Amino acid sequence: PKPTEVTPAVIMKSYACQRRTPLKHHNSFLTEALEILAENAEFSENEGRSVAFRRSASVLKALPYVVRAMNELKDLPCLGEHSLRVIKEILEDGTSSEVESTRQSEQFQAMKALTGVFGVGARTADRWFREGLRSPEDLIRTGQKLNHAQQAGVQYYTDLNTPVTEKEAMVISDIVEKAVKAVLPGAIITLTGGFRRGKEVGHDVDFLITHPEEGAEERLMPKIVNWLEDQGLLLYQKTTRNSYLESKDGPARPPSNMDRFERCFSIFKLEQAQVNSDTRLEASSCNFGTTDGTQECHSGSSWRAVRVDLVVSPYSQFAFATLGWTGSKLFERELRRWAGQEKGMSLSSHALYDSKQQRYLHAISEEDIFAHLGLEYIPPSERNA
Ligand code: DGT
Ligand code: MG
Repeated sequence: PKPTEVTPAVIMKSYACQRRTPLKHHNSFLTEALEILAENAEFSENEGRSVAFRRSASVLKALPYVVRAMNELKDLPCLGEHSLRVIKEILEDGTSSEVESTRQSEQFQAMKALTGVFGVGARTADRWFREGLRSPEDLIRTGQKLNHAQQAGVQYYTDLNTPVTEKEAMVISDIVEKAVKAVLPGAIITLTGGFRRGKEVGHDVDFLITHPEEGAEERLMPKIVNWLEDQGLLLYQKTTRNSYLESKDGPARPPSNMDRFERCFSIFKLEQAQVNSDTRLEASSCNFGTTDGTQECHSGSSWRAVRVDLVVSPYSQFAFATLGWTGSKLFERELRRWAGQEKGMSLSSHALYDSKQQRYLHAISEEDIFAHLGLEYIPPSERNA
């Protein structure tokens, strides 16, 4: 940085995957407002509108300074008319009337409460809202028919809406490591999702599991789940074959081994004593364990419920899966958009297909994938788009 410069000259690339987006940035007062509008658009299933607000917010996250005036935004990409209007209002008045009225609205609050139930998406929540329901209590009171996931979601509502700390994620990492090693020695377990990007809290803990010997990972998930269940560590689990084959945005002709990809949505029963007593973690060299060990026992109980996602990938797809499960969601979306629009390629969590060459591109690391895509490598801690 040159000390003589008044306004930093920022070259802002237009795709989030071309930029470095740190976790902590300078414009939360703006991005949080824009993200309320994005969330509200998601509640009404208006994806285009939601992505537009998320892209605007993401550009502001990548700025190396606090935005103080509209003229500082003039050369930036992705800032649409609506986002600019909201930003202008906040810069002038301190708040945006649209954002505040959204935040206060009965519909927004009810949608937030109802989609906060594990297993409930915007469509179901909206139907319930129109039937007059506002909260998880209303679901119980009116005897709504709930599937197994939603029943668990209601039962553990408070716990599942209490952010997971790094320390809890670390204890769960140890448990998952133990489970996986017990059923398949030599397996590799990677923490993905927000915690891999350096987040201090998360809504869940995400893991990706593989084995260097291709095929050794087959039928692994049921074994892991059985081990965890035998230990009484699971409150809920549902293992699914990856729905990738039916998804719209994957390559047209995926390799034949794709249907091996398995995912387990689970709820762990995490003993609080384990979290509070694990002093070993504080001395650990990994990027966890910096918090003090004085966490309160949640609601007086000896354990709490935590959402954990497990994904098993064949070794040949591990780099793609790692990249695909590290996020952020916008970063992933932008990677796929870049691949398609700028490179004529199709990227998924399984593979990268080059339409011009009509072949799949091999990768053993995330660096390989960025290189195939003609992008500078962005480390996980700067994928917080
Ligand atoms: P959070 O809310 O603190 O858990 O934040 P993240 O970033 O960990 O978000 P999460 O756990 O919903 O998802 C982690 C990443 O995994 C996300 O950035 C994109 C990816 N992901 C999530 N769901 C799917 C899915 O169904 N298919 C694929 N391919 N990727 C997914
Ligand atoms: Mg996560």
